[in-house]
Amino acid sequence: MKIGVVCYPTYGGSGVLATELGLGMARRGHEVHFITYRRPARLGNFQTNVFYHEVDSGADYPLFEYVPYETSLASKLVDVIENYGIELLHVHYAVPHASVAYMARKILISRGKYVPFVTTLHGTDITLVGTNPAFAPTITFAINKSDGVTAVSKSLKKDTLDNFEICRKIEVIYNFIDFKRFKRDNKEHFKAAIAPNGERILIHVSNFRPVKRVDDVIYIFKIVHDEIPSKLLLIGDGPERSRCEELSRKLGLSQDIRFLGKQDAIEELLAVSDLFLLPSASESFGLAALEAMACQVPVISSDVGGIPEVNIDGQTGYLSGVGMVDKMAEDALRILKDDKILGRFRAAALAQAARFDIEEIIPKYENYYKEVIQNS
Ligand code: GMT
Repeated sequence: MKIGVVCYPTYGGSGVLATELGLGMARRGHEVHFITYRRPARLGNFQTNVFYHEVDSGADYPLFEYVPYETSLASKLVDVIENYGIELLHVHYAVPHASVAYMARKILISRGKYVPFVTTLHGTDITLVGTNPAFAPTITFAINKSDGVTAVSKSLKKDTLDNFEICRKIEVIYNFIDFKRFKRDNKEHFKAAIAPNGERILIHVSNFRPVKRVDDVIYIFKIVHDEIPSKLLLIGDGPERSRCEELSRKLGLSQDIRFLGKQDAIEELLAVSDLFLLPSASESFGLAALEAMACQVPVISSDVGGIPEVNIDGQTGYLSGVGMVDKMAEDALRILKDDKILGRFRAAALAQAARFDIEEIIPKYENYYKEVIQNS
């Protein structure tokens, strides 16, 4: 197949997923065209059947106060589809990507060609943007007009059906993990540098948006740190970071909390970690938790959205209500205080992560693409 992929090319879960999926399809012999405003973070080096088309921002036209991203993207889609013979478009996010794909499809129909598009819902557009009523008509329309729709968890599918008038079948295809990359490699030199006295290492990875509740991560760590020697690694960057840095100073923890910013090789840091913290207020799947589990790191998380489909309470970690910092810390200590218990949780986390192996999930998308092309 010749597949076009549209996503936000950032470090966020949807961009990572879209890129890894496109690359996976290319490995299976398909021709994949990424159509994005910047080169996706995980795209990597040249490959013969992977193409990248940059969407023109239109920023240099003095009349526009706002950059007309949607119009530029629609025009680029028409151009790439026509000139490279794209057979199917996969867009990540209902707004704006599915609504733009709909426009591109309409333009192509007027030129005598029908190219179907699949929309994958990742959560933020449904659970956050989707709760702003102003977006509801566009989101509903874009989903209903898609030739295929997937959601990354059962919970997100339910939220979508509960919040919008959807007349399309939604297929659940989970986030996935590449075990060739995410595994518990021996990184003793890292461990010695981060925790020279054998302290336990807790870790959190996110884009530091308020929904991630990174301050809860710090409060949980405070309680754990008061009881056992420990270090906290905070990976990523975003709007809450400076507030969190201030909080860690205020709590007297700055010596034991390391803000490492955006990191490419997250797997190397996960490989030396003992516990992953994900206390989010909303999370459609929790790809970051899955990446941790693949590196044998148990997860202390909230019980919202799709997280319970990934993190199994009492086996791969523990679940709690949003904001239940004391309970989360208590659960963290139960795992961290005993090597045997930690070992059991590590093994269960790895076994559960195996359910989301890239090798199992990519064929599901591939079959779904074929089905969509056949039915359109
Ligand atoms: O979590 C984020 O803030 C990034 C966000 C995105 O849109 O890139 O991630 C969403 O999509 C991921 C991939 O499907 C999911 O694993 C994340 O759970 C989801 N984030 C939220 O629902 C908050």
